[in-house]
Amino acid sequence: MSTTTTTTITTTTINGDDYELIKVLILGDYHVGKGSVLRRYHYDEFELGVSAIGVDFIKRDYGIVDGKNYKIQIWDVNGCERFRTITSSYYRGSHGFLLLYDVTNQESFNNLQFWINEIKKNSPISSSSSNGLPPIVIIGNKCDLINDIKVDHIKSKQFCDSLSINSFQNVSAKDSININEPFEILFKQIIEKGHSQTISPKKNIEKNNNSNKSCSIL
Ligand SMILES: Nc1nc2c(ncn2[C@@H]2O[C@H](COP(=O)(O)OP(=O)(O)OP(=O)(O)O)[C@@H](O)[C@H]2O)c(=O)[nH]1
Ligand SMILES: [Mg+2]
Repeated sequence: MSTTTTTTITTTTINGDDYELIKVLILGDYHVGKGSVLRRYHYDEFELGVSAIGVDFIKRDYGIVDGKNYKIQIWDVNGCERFRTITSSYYRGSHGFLLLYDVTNQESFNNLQFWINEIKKNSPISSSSSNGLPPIVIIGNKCDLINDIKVDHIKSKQFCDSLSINSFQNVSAKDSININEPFEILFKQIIEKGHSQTISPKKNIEKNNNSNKSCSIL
């Protein structure tokens, strides 16, 4: 007979004040550099040929805007994307999306439309925006591989502009080019549109104390 163990993950700040949580999901085809871009952004590290598996999400402070304290969570759904099986709960829980393609891989650019359709289909905040999409920033990674670039810079820019999506055609996790800006633009868009989620650690602690069955993943 097998026994199922349920793990309760509760990451609340003891005695913490309320804060605004911004959750971002990194998407894109297999091997475009999602883990590497996140790793460069958060740890300022890069290792060529190493698939940056292991990070589920990173958490960091953003700072105070209009009197509100913001924290960031960036999720990298390792491995799922190659089967395109990201569950809708990941989309539903995200306030914005960083969508990557590889400038040396035309197919990864062509598949952006697939990812945009998935976001549109699964994100509850899609309809609240004029372009019918939640905050998205598109990144063309691996621009350091100058001799292997396949994706036309102008066409990719036109594609993103036509959807009113901010984009960076020249990004490199390897050479640390244009890494911070896409993240910053996305966070600003999420804050401006008021899509963040208010977290009340004190209330959660009370709730958890009152019931062993409660589960919060913050
Ligand atoms: N030259 C170059 N290689 C890169 C860059 N970013 C990532 N890579 C390499 O591309 C490969 C894939 O990088 P990952 O960060 O694992 O890509 P991923 O999208 O997370 O991959 P999966 O999770 O397996 O889909 C690795 O060999 C990286 O070293 C870059 O900016 N320049
Ligand atoms: Mg990865």
